[in-house]
Amino acid sequence: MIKESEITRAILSTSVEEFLDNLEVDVVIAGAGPSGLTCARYAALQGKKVVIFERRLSLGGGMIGGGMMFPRIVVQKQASLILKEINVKLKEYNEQYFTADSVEAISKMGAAAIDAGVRIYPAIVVEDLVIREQDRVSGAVINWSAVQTAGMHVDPLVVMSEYVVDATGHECDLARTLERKNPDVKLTTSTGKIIGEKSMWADQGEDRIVSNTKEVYPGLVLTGMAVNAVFGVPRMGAIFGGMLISGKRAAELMLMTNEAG
Ligand code: 48H
Repeated sequence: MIKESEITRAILSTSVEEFLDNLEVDVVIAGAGPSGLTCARYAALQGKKVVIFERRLSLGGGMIGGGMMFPRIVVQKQASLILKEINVKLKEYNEQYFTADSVEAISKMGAAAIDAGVRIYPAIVVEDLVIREQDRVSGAVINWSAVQTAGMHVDPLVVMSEYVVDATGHECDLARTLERKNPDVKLTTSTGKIIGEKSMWADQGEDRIVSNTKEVYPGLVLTGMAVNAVFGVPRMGAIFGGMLISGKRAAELMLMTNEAG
């Protein structure tokens, strides 16, 4: 006989046990879009303990919708290798571009991140950062997205980490929160402040997203569209190679800095 209370006990006891095991990790990533999932997988493959908090109930951010909801993405050759590694079916469009099904790509990116050891928590928002130890971001302040949506006053919980990654897309939510709550902070942009995303110029956008994937403040790494939003880089539309390469680069950067330190 199925006992309802036993189902509840199974969910609560295993979730809490699992959550307790993730209170101190190497990397917290805010956002399970293409850049966050890619960053998470590469960091976990190198042995890092990685959790993703995703505000929505679903993975994929802006990638599932492909281009104007035609569910296909375009990637350049270099980025196609990242998708090939996880068995996403690619169609060679011409010498420069491959296309893929956006739903397949994001589903496999989510599965591959989980297989690499990443823990993904849906419906949890990173609403603030822990800043201490010589002005370093040292953890993420989290809450249920539903609490935020309802505008309720419920105090948050905290997960401590070596790095926090802002993979929140166009909003660059973590960088914005950092700046709003700590007006004296100086980011590693040319002005020390968030510059704001620029209008479409795909070639520039794809190039500069990669070169600007960096630690924008000690302990806070940017990846994906958050890079463009913070560093004043143009958007690029429905070409996703830059998101994937930026995610991989963000992971490499955290590993390099760690080894040097
Ligand atoms: C937890 C959060 C929070 C938070 C937001 O938008 P995304 O897909 O971001 P990227 O950078 O991986 O990919 C960008 C791409 O999808 C895109 O928009 C492109 C290529 N645009 C080009 C153009 O010209 O427009 O995913 C971000 C994710 C979303 O799932 C949000 O729900 C989530 O982050 N999120 N999660 N805590 N504070 N804020």
